[in-house]
Amino acid sequence: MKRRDFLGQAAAIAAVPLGAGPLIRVAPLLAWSRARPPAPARADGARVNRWLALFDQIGRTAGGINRVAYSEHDLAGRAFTLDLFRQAGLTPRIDAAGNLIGRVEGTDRTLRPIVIGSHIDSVTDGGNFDGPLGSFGALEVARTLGEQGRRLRHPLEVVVWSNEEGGVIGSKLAVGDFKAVDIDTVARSGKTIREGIGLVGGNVAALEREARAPGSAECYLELHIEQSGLLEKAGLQVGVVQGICGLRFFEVTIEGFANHAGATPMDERRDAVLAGARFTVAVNDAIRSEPGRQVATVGRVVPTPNTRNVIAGRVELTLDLRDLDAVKLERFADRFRRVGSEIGAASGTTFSFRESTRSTPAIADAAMMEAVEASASQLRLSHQRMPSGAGHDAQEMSHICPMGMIFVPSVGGISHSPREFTKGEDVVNGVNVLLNAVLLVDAR
Ligand code: HGY
Ligand code: MN
Ligand code: MN
Repeated sequence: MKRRDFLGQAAAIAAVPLGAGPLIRVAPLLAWSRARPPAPARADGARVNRWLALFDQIGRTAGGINRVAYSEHDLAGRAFTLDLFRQAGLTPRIDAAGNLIGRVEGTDRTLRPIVIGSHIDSVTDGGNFDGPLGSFGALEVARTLGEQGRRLRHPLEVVVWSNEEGGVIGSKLAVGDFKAVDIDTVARSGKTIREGIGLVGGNVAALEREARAPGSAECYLELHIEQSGLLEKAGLQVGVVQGICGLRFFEVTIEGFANHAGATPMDERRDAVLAGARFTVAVNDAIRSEPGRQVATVGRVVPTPNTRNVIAGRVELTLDLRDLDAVKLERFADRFRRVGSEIGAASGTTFSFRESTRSTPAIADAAMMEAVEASASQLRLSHQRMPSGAGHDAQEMSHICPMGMIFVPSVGGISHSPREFTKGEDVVNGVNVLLNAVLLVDAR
């Protein structure tokens, strides 16, 4: 897609007046309904809710859900999920990047697969729905189609991506974006990505051979919780994702000079914690200094020696920067580097930036959005187009095929938290929208 078109789309997304009221769009339904009768298919959403309730017990600790990629809890979650593949009549395999894949052949062997899925790994102290909803929803779609004797024309592939929370690693490697992943980076589990891939049954040596070529899939559709509060505030049941923000992750190291907290006069200090605090405030002021949906977060701050009576000589902090416009991301990244060196010069400290990963913004495919809208309309569910501030595996799959995403509400707009929750009826709605969108795409 030309940059101009992309920016036009990104601008259109950013301008969307959310809460424009429940829209049961008719036009897409008419355009699609010629392809198949209007009566919507129904999955067994209650079964997905039961799986989610059982899955909640895997990796739950006092802090929340800890199915961190490549950890023991992740291995237990993968074993549970592999069993759901088998119950759905799929024979799962593990690809080179450690992704779980099940496939049902279609009636027409010349057609490319419709790919659906999500992830099951979590952040530290996270929630139970971010990922598993879309992974189990996709397994339910495959199982329902089998149980109802519906054979698609296209092959259907269910994929549970590995290590999504580490920077959409499994999907990035699956589409061959090797330069964006340093597999010797130490992941949250304490293992390197390379070690983790081996642990979960992947094969780093086969990554290049197995990479999915552009055009190798008909499309990719992902069901996911919204992770913010726009749908709930607007009283809407379904979000039709227009685009997924790009992200730039940085590790920032601030070097000062460790010294005595009592004996060192205030004007003789090179305090890394103070410099880090000024940087954090400056990032917040800068990102809010212009209109738009851009966001920046300093999420982790680790001082050394992290001791009460020592002026910290070093701070390592993380910077998470996101927006739909890659040019704006570049502009803010440059601005933050400048702010860092200015604060360093004024405080006798030095700032160094290492970019740990990045994902480009992804615009959803128009036909995929219309299929999701037509599906929601068939089900008489209110829906609205909207952007995604969170990153997803769908943005990696958008490099090789048309992509679409379906959101259902997060209660209170909370995610990446043990308080993350999505109501049972919204789970059922999401799975049914995914099922009918797959049928519409298959029939077109
Ligand atoms: O960080 C994200 O946006 C996603 O939840 N991995
Ligand atoms: Mn997440
Ligand atoms: Mn997710």
